[in-house]
Amino acid sequence: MRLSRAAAGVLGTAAVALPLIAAPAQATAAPAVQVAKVYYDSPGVDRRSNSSLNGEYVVIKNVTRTTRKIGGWIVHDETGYKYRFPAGTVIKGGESITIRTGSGRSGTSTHYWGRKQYVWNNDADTATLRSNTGKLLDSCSHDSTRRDYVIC
Ligand SMILES: [Ca+2]
Ligand SMILES: [Ca+2]
Repeated sequence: MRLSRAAAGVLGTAAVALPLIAAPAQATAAPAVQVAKVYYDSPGVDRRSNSSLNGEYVVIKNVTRTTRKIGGWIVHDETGYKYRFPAGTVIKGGESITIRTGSGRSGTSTHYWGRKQYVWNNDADTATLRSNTGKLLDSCSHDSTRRDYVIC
């Protein structure tokens, strides 16, 4: 009788201790707007023609179901070359904007950086997305010449 009481006491202590176990760390929410793809090695020989420059691009995707305002947001490479989304730019839920490196007429789903040089290094680079206040939202790196693009 005395032994079983002692055992019950031990079990009771253990039972009380259980809720004190730390809860698992909260999972970090996926960014609402993400770097979805970087096509860093444009098709064919890189001759720096405008069509070749435009064969190089980065895709920014809104993975939520609601429209996001991204005016003033920035995409940049490791060197620090920046593309800034014009004021008033929005991405509807589930949709994306492709930013092509060369020149062209920007529309709802395609923007043009307007560069005369490539921006995404073929060997290794990182595409980083920041808000209009400079807050880091997402990034995507590649370090291989075995493929021409990376799906983030
Ligand atoms: Ca490139
Ligand atoms: Ca190429």
